[in-house]
Amino acid sequence: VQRKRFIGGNWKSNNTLAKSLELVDSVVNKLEFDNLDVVVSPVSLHIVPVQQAIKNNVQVALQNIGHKGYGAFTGELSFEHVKDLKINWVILGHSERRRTPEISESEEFIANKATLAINNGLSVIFCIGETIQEMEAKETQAVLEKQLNPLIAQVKDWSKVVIAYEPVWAIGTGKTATPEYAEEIHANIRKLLPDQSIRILYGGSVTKDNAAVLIGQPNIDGFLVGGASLKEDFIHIVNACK
Ligand code: G2H
Repeated sequence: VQRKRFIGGNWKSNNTLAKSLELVDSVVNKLEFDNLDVVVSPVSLHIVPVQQAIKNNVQVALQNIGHKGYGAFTGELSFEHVKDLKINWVILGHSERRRTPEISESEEFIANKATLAINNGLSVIFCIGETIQEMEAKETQAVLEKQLNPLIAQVKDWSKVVIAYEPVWAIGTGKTATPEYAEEIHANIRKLLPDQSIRILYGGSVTKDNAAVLIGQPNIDGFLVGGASLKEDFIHIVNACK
């Protein structure tokens, strides 16, 4: 099965608006590609000006979304707001939302939000991953299944889903998973999925230096990039996937 590669830049909770727009100029608008999907995800307050400043085929993604449509949900963004602005992508289930104690989004909550978004025409980058303790206790597969199962139980249109495997111990730590480890986990994740055409991204300290060898693995279909997406290195990472 041929899978179109996908590279996401997750800007997380960073940058002034001026800095986000500068990043569009100096990095995003320099990207040239056709046979890839490239998405950047600024903080939600910046998403419209960022979207308007993008001059090529890079798309934008929201970093989270609410659990309902329009209504009395103070502080939430609904799929209707997102669709109204022609934003197609949303990141859900990032470990920084699952595992930050003050946030602690549950498996069910994340899968429900993803299903609602997908059923309403949005595409979702669905993040999963184990902690160092879970890896050492050999619980990786069980943890990933627990995170994925509520999604598998609900979603019908898998063309709107991209999975991002992000081992928590590799996120922002400089401790990238080895290509062999990532490939093994990706292959295991693929067995759980209903469709061979679903893309599985690797995330966790992807850099311009390790991107080429990681993308060389047959079950790695692209990346979700954090730190390195805030600088010129993102251009090299995208180029490595062409
Ligand atoms: C993992 C990744 C982006 P970083 O969270 O989603 O961040 O590349 O900084 O490890």
